[in-house]
Amino acid sequence: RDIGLLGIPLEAGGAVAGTLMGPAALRTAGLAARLTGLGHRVHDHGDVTPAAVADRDLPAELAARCRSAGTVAGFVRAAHERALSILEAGRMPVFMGGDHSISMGTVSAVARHCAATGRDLVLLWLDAHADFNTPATSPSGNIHGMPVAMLCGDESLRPLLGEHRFPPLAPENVHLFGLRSIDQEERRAIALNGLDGIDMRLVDEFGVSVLLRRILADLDPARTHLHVSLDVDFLDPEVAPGAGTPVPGGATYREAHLVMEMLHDSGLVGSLDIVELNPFLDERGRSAVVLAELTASLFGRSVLDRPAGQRGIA
Ligand code: DIR
Ligand code: MN
Ligand code: MN
Ligand code: MN
Repeated sequence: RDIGLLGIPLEAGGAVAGTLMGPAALRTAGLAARLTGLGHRVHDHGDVTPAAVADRDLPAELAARCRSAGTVAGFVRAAHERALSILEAGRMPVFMGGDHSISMGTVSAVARHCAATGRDLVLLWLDAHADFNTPATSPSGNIHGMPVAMLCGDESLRPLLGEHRFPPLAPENVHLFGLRSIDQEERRAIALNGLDGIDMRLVDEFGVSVLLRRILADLDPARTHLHVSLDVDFLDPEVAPGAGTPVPGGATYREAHLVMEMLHDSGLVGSLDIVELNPFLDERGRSAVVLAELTASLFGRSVLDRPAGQRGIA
């Protein structure tokens, strides 16, 4: 495949500084070489240059309730525009964050591209958190806890994207996977809106393969564009310590790889975010390497050659 890497060095959406080094750490971990080693063509589009947006350019209510809203908006708008041009060039984008608010720009661009090309966008959100807060519900005011709400059409967050318009995701096409930390009002909003939430209790009980197969089996391969948004805190902090909001009880190394391997076999994935990596909190690049390895699994790395038809036992 033709892969386009794009760095989005944003940290203002979270409370802990350091995710702006995420793209650099993923490059240092050899992300591009791992993908070319699998036979893909990789083009590194560099890092986005944020648009100049001040808090006062945004609705007062939004700027008052959200920390660094202007800075986040500048990155979100620039990421959206660069993402769209990578998609239009026919490359499969890999977006290197940056905190999770970058997905407001990347996934909205994917949604636009899908609408223009007649595909259904399905979102797989691999994260300890639901990121379904709004300025009205967020206990922290951190925008990285809000991208799913924005992508599902929350009006109060839409000004972050400026003049750009995109078709909001239908809640039934959003799958939150790996949940183990949700805020009170956020939890109510998830139930109210009918998002599919897969928490770690379900993962413990059924395993990732049954749960992921259930999601994938419902998707029409002829129409579906699956966007995967991988938050580093989907992983257990023992596996990936480079996370600003770590939560115990996350995915193991092998669970995460199995998810990526099954996603590769599905052939449905059209775009990927790798977010929330904080190299300043990491231990000797461990988390960056894990994320680069997981990306390789998503792009076809496997231990043995498995001819189609011999995948798994099903
Ligand atoms: C929390 C934390 N739910 C918030 N969110 C995080 O601030 O809204 N998302 N860390 O990745
Ligand atoms: Mn396309
Ligand atoms: Mn997140
Ligand atoms: Mn998270």
